[in-house]
Amino acid sequence: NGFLLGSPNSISSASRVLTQDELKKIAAYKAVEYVESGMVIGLGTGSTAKHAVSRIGELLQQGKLKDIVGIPTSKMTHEQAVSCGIPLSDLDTYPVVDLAIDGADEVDTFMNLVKGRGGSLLREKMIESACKKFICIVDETKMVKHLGGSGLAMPVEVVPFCWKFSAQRLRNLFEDSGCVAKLRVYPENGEPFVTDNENYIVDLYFQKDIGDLNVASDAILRLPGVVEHGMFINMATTVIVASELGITIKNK
Ligand code: ABF
Repeated sequence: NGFLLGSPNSISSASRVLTQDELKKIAAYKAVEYVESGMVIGLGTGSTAKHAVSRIGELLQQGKLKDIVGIPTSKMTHEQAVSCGIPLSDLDTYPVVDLAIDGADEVDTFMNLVKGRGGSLLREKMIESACKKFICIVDETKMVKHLGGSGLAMPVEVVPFCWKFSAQRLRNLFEDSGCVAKLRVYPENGEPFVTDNENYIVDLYFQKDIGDLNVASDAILRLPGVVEHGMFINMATTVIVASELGITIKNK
């Protein structure tokens, strides 16, 4: 059994294997079912969250949702939400957000996340830490046993000032885990990738387990020059995972 195309919530026999993007859309549409009129909504960033943003815009246009205020987690999402006709505001005006919907790069068995491979972790963390509910939407490829164990990047946002010094200190912190720290660059010109808040990103690659996530988080955040990191520990209240077999919803 798999999903029936065109009917995001139903599980039925599918005539073909769904693409990863179709699975992302299924998870996103399911999450939007939690959105109610009058809510302040954190609008996530990335190829999964963008389906949720366009769905919210569509329901607003159809009059099925009313009085929604969106708080975008990146400049890119801001632009998309404007084009979808979603009224926007910010955390200064709405310090409490009812619900955020966002993707992730990795989700572990305890619903801890790695985010920021798309580059927007700081605004995401600020907004998602101000939420009553945070629904993380992923396709099954994002599910991992331990964060950082997939050999892919764990992003750390640093100020540009002496970033090499910060990268070296980050590497030193995780020497025992064989950590490699690399400045993120734009592939087309090799220039440093610049975040929405004008910072750089140092990507950490672990050869072994990160270990205790809270210990790692505290150590990273204690380094002057570090702005934020991409581990979202104990923040998601719901994880919606879409796979060929159906939707799995995990709640805290
Ligand atoms: C953002 O989207 C990021 O924090 C994370 O890097 C990413 C997941 O992207 P996608 O949905 O495109 O896989 O929220």
